[in-house]
Amino acid sequence: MFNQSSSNAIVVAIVIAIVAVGAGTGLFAGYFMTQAPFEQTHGSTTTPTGSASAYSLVMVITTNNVYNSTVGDQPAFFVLSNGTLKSSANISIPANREIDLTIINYDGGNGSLPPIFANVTGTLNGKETIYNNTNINSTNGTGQIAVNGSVQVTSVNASVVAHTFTVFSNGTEVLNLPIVESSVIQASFTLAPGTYSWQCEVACGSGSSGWEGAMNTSGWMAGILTAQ
Ligand SMILES: [Cu+2]
Repeated sequence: MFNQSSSNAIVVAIVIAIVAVGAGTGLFAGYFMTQAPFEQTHGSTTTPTGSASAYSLVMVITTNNVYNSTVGDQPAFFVLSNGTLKSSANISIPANREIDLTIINYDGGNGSLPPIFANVTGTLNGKETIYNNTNINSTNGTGQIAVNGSVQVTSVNASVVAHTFTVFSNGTEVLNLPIVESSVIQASFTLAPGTYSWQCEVACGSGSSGWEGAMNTSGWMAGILTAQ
């Protein structure tokens, strides 16, 4: 049975719901604006990009890798291939084809880097996508990982960069992806045929400079990238 009073009740309920959602959104936006270390290019949730014809390359950064008995643990990049972590010393990709690169970073720390390497360069849209980062997405505090979507950025705050994946052609930078602490990043790029070097630009290694150990060892924080 429909009558005016129940209709009014429904309208009131809808208005309350809209106000509640609006307030919640406002609160979240406020949290985001004060906490987010990123220069946002847009604030909406996105889905992973990459076309069906793209070549998928997945890399994983782990921290508890024994370098040697003197240095101890060092962080290292690996290539995830058929469910196995393989060495990143010599990475092979198809040339002149879209590469859909995902980097899963388990390292929650950060380090010093020249600020220029906090910029994203060399990707097809000039951006990278960051997923599930504790600093931008957690509503439970920075110690928690909350799966709350993603953000596309053209640069990040250097203070939250754990590593970079930086590719050079004869010393000239052709790709730079800053990798935020405890995050997953994705970017798409293409490379002409050739032999490139890759290097992390965050001083995450050993020694007083942080540039020893992993930083100058192929398969840890440096290596060769071949496009053919
Ligand atoms: Cu590094």
